[in-house]
Amino acid sequence: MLTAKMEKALNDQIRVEAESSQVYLSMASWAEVKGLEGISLFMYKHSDEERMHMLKLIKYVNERGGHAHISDLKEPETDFGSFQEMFKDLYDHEIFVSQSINELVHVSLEEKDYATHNFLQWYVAEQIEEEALARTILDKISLIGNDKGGLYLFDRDVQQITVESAAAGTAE
Ligand code: OFO
Repeated sequence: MLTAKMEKALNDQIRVEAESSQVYLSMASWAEVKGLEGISLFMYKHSDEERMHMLKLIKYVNERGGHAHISDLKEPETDFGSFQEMFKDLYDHEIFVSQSINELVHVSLEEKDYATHNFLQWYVAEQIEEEALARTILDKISLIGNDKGGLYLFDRDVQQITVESAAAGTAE
């Protein structure tokens, strides 16, 4: 059984993951309209992953005798300026999500809820990978600079930069 404080903290994270999904969906749509097809597909995929993170939390809360709340969400930005700025936003967003997960882990220890602490380790590992992925992409972007050919190749190849390859340090 979850304590009220733990349940509330998990519900807050459900909202964070849902809002992340919306943020990446908005980025996907922006990139699609700009003709950045590869970046757009990458963002659509990332949006789906965030939805999966949300669903995993919903199932967990309900399985533990709590009630996962589906709430309204903050409207994401719709204009990202440039694809470089958009990926910087993505990186900043993942840092924010990592902090949010850390807070959640902290609550689980305060509440002596070791089952939830154990469950949350998946999210801790996931955030390490997501931050690594975002950093890999930012490094590539800074190499490209304003080179149009570089952007063309980046847009073509970005889908291959997966969370796994970035974490393993094998992303090209
Ligand atoms: Fe849910 O990991 Fe990104 O935000």
